[in-house]
Amino acid sequence: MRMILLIDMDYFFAACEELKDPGLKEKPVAVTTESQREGSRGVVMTCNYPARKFGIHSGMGANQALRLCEELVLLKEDFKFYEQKSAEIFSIIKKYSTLMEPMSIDEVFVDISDRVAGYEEGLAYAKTIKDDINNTARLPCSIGVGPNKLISKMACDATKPDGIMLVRQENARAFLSELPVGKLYGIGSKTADRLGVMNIRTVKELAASNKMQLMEKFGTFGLEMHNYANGIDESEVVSEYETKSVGREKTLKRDSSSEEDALPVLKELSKEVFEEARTQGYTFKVITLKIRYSDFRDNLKSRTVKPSNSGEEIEKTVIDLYSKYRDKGLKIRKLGVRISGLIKSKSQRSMSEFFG
Ligand code: TTP
Ligand code: MG
Ligand code: MG
Repeated sequence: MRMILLIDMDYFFAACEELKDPGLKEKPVAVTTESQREGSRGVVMTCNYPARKFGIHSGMGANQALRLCEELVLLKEDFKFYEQKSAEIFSIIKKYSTLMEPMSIDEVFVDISDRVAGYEEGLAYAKTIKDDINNTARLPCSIGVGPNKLISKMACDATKPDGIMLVRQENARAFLSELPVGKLYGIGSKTADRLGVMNIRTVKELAASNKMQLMEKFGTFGLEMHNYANGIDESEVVSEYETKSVGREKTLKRDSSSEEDALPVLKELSKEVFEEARTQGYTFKVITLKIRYSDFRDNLKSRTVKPSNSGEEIEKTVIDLYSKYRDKGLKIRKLGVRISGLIKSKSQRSMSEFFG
């Protein structure tokens, strides 16, 4: 049977700040885009749990946050440190399973199916990982354990902060049923509003709703929602860390939603990856594009191609994936290109000279 974990760090940026300055722990702290002096112009990226008690949350203007809590400590972001801690955490997790799919800077799905037999072992395995992260990276996290991605994600949300929670397949429907639809994985506020018009407000109501009607209104996404509401999710954990892969990442000069900023970076990364593959004499079968948005969410899209060693193929594929799947409403912070499914090719001469 499948066993999936969703590991998400607790109040991640603010927890990193507490690590640098433990004196902050008892105080309400928010991490913002601006320093304290310019605080009023900043936006809250996240805050610790003492600050959350005042109703402060991600996306709120710093001004408003200060109105809710006068003694709030505002700290300017330190992305370099957070990305360093993120890499450290992911490399700890990687020891336990390389089949992991990052969802954001602080969040990752991990497939541990071939490491454990049964739910209890899954829970114990998760506990070991949690302790390792706590002891080694010195940061708190929460872990959801379940038979699929949807359930582990929902379990993690429910147990935050500093929690660990197992939800078995047979309990999934009951576990989800009382939640408002907007809390279900993949359902945003707009979809929740549209469902509300159809008198579907709780996950239980969604689970019992008419599939055909959902399909008419939402297409295949309607079917997916219906499955989710019933605790069903067949989607696989798509690994970023194939044992053999070649990848490069680059942070854009500034966060941007413009193609003009992204395309040159995609071309540059494709070229670098191609050159590395050529040096190593690799043919590849899978090309992956990674997009990190300015809110630190990640999106991975892969495409399997005929075994290839062409640089043109890499570039063409990542640009196509970018055009098809990027969220145009969001700014992009970082792009990554990776090839996997590698085979050592005998003839180096067969390598395309596309990039000269
Ligand atoms: P989250 O995991 O969504 O939030 P969190 O870790 O701060 O808190 P929680 O305990 O509820 O998991 O996001 C991870 C980091 O991404 C967060 O610390 C800051 C950053 N972020 C933004 O910059 N903007 C945003 O709108 C959100 C939601 C997060
Ligand atoms: Mg988090
Ligand atoms: Mg997260």
